[in-house]
Amino acid sequence: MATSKPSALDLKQDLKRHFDLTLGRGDTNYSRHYLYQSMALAVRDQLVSRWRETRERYRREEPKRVSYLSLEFLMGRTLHNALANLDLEDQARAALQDYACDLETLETEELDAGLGNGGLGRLAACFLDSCATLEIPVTGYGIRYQFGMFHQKIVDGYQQEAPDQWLRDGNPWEVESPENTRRVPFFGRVVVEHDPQGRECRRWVGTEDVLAIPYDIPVPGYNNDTVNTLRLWKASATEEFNLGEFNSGSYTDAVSKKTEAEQITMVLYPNDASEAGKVLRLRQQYFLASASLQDILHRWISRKGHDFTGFAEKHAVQLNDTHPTIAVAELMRLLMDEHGLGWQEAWALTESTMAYTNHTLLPEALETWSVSLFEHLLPRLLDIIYEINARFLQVVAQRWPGDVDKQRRLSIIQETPERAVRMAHLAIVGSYSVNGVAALHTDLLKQGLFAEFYALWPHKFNNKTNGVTPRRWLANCNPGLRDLITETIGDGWIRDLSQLDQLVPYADDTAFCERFMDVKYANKQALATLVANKTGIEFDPSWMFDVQVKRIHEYKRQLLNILHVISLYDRIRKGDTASMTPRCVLIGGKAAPGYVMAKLIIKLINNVAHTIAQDEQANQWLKVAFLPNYNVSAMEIICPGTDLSEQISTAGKEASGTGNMKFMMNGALTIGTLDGANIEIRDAVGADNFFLFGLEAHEVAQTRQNYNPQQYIEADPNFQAVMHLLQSGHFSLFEPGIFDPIIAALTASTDPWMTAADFSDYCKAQEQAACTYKDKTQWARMAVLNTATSGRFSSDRTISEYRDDIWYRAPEAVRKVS
Ligand code: 26Y
Repeated sequence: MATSKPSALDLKQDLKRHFDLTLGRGDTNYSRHYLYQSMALAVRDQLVSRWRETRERYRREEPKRVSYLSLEFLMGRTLHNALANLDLEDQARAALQDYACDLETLETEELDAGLGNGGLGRLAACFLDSCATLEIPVTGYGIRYQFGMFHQKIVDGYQQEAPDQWLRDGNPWEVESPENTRRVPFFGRVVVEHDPQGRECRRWVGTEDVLAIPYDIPVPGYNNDTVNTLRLWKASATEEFNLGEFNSGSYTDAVSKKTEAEQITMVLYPNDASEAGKVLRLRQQYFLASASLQDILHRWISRKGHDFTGFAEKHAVQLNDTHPTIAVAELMRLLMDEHGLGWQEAWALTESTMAYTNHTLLPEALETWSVSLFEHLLPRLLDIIYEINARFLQVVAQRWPGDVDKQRRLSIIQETPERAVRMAHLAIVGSYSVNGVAALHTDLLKQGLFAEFYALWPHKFNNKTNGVTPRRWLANCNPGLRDLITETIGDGWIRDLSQLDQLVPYADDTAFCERFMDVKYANKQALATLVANKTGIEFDPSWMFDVQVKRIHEYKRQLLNILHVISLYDRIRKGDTASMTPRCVLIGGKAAPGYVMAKLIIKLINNVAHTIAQDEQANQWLKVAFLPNYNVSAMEIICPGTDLSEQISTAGKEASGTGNMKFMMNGALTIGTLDGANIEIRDAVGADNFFLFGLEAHEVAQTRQNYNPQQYIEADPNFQAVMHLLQSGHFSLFEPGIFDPIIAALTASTDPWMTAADFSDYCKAQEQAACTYKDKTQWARMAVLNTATSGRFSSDRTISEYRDDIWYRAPEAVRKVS
């Protein structure tokens, strides 16, 4: 039954009530901040009844439930999305009329919920939107970090990190649910006991427990009445644990233990590619896995008791990378130690419930946890992992008798350089589905990283090419284009993005193309304002906007981008501007605080930007800016205003990319390598409408054999000039030699990212893009085609595939696998 929509008057009254009464602000103090809070509370009121009805519907209909376990949910802002999904935008505008504040301004009061690093975290957020829109009963489980992704400042060209205090003013979107508190054990030891039937059983005793308190955030579907839940856990000390300490008189110890417990959910680890192996991170992972699984089991037991027949038919747990993978062992522990199941029964259930998504091929990002750390923190879990491994290695031995080497390679336990648990192996062994996030990535998993697992269990492996939600990433962030599209083909595309293909014929319609580019121009003005406000650099919206925003990582090759910028600068200095297209280059992204090379690349970008900004001649043709603190809200302004999207990773390294999809939807053309989802983007839009360059994945592997960067530099005078500027200290006059490590990396025969190998071809593709941009009609046509063929990259498509192939696969198929 549809919940009736409130009238403008209702929302206005609710707004006033919250402003006057809930927040007690009277009507004299129209502070924008309190107005935002009041609006958020008024909108939340609208969500609450739909939320309860959704929960009741699921309880009644008992559909199969999916739990999406992720250490990261990069949600960004909520107000606009909630208003749009509830179709309350007009009412909100009307309600604001008395307050001399427009909705857009009010929305900027909200701080981003930045509970993630980058792609993987934002993917989880897009997935939640699609699940609610497709009315799939999916609960997101994550951690309520008190400090999310750090705030990035640029000081003298260097990145400086500041804490992200997103909860400072409270969070109107969350509802604390203390009655659903769970208890998560740590430390202690394992004792062997016998049950009344004389069977050996193990008990984990002497644990130091931490409470997990859930905070629920509503996730509304698009114009339907479904409101799903994102449940975030906060760590809290247990009461008795404090009492004991108090009674023994060690007050300060009690307090420090309390803070130790609460440390667990204090901060998001800001590494997105290399594992630091910190014990606190493992505590976070186990905390999330245990609390969430207890939550799932609690609901089952409260309805069905301890009979777990049919559990796997009613539950799937999707593991967002290996980060929550300890869930495999934890589900075994809960079922056996807490609920009395035998190993076989528990295992059948576990391996037909868990599904694992891999997001990276980079060896340094593959998680391993040292056995000694495990033993200390989670002794019972280590026991269980050993047993899983022993049984698994028997399967391997049966399949490949006598092949001890293979057992060693496949083992969940790595022996050298130190004994450690390989989380990816645990995930594959414990899951009925293993998926990559783009076609190439899945192929590389099957043929490379996990080839031997693929040989053992080919049926587990599948591809789910990523997508992004077209609500946030087109309809909401680009109202100009949304209205133009809707006027042209109706509004069905917002739920079914494949309908965008109806725009294909309009690529040859001059009037449509003109309007399309008018919208782009207005969006470029908005982006130029953002850039000017944050950096002081003035972008001219009639120039080409060339943008690369993403985490800073060597494999993503922001260095290649800035080398090209230097080559343009060099050309201008030499007066070689006859055929040049003026362009504004925008680069943004955060570096992991411990990633020295990435931070140095930020410094180089800033110094190059600074040098160019000082050079009047260069400024006739070229503007360069580094946008500080790139985040979800910044992307909502950036992707609508971009002409050229930089997707230039070393082939075979970027699992998928999702920024590439956001740019495409908003009519940017891509310059890119054949990597991740770029390949599928190029297939969709056609090779003529994509600026391709660089080595392919297999060529990267070949070229590496005897790679000689110097040879590429010598072959290209342009490259020589760039290296000369770099080496002469032109961009580091006051800090001589600071960029030497970059020069060394670039020119080393061991450079894994092969930047030098792709430079010349990249410049050629850039030249082609610049040339094309001069032909306004041609560019417009290609831009329209990019939007028109982006339908496949909706996360609705991705999620329907997860639903059909993984989550709602027939139970027989699930059983067959287990
Ligand atoms: C283990 C820890 C250091 C770690 C923490 C975060 C490792 C990795 C990550 C995050 C990885 C990530 O964001 N991967 C990206 O996932 C996207 C969604 O699938 C892909 O589009 C993108 O190519 C991939 O780099």
